[in-house]
Amino acid sequence: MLRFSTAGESHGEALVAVLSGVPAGLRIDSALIDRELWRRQQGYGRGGRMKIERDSAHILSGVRHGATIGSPIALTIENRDWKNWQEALPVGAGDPEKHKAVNSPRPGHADLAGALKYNFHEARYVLERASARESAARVAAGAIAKLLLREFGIEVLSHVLAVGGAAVRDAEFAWEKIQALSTREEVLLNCADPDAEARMKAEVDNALKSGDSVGGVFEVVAHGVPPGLGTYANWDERLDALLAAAVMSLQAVKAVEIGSGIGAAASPGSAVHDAIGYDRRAAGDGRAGYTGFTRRTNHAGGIEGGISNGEDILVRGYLKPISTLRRPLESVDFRTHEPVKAAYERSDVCVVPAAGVGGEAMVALMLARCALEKFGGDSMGEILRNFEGYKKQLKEY
Ligand code: EPS
Repeated sequence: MLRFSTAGESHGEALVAVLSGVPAGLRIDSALIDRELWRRQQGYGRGGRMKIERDSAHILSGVRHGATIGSPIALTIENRDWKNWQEALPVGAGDPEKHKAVNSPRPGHADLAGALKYNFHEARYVLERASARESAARVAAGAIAKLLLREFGIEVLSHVLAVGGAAVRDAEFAWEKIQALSTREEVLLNCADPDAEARMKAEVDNALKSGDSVGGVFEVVAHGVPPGLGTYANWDERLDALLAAAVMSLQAVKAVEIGSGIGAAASPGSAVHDAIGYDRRAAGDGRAGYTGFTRRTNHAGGIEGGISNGEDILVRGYLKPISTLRRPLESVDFRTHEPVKAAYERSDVCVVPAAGVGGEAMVALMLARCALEKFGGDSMGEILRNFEGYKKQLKEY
């Protein structure tokens, strides 16, 4: 099974990711991994930290001579900011005078719940691990999942649908537009609609001016997914459930939507379900598409009954506004329990485009897990043979 975990604190020495279950013989393109890490660092409204970091994955194991060897892949991402924190956050006992305590919890952050849970009387250790810095490690692991998915012709990208009160007017974009966004060398808000992107920028500017923060909505699109990933057979194998949990686990995500799931609840069935057609020319003759079945709409977001149906998979993540506010909310001092303002530390004001890249990683990791379950094998050659057999079965259906 494809599994991964991460370790590392926001201002510690490095982030770590360990990814196991990747078959042997997958070519690893380090430049692609670093490009994904760069994409996650971008976006209008990020704070001073991103001027310090230059995220790059250093692979320690599981890859030799440019390809995977079937053993766990371990990698690290350096925290360049560590040089400013070595005395404040040493692994050894260090000097307690140098410790940078966070004395009042920020509403919305993990500070209070985490401090209560782990019995800390300030929040430094809580925020160090709860921080979205951790998502860089997921993006590095997700980039390897993306390389695997490419072998099946699957690509995973994201774009931004809303920042604060500014949203795209029409949420449907051609795949080519989303692809074009991912090749930009300057990322503003990663929105495919320039007019909406300008309105989104104004939302961030307002938040910057007023010492506030903004959330928003990103959409992850998985293109080229064959029908048949995931299953209704067991609740915890449903693809929509796996994707929802994976995206919900990203820092600041408070809701996940598959396709137009939220609007669907208030619409009649006739307006929600995607009528089925059949294109005889597309079936059986090797032309594009896995089968001859067609849909004119994709409200289901590419998943029916917990199984991919061959349409693009659409997963939306709804982000709460960043909980660190320059004009802080009311809070309480951890030790005295007296009312004080919540703590403020250097922070971002908007992270919606970056969270979208994190969402891509999580979706790619889950799709790669399901693809490996379906086409299982220990080497890429074995897996791709199985995949070709399945494609033939679909074409002949
Ligand atoms: C974060 C606070 C900021 C963000 C950080 C998440 O870091 P710092 O406290 O060092 O300024 O920049 O995100 C990242 C470092 C990152 O790579 O995304 C927080 O408290 O969650």
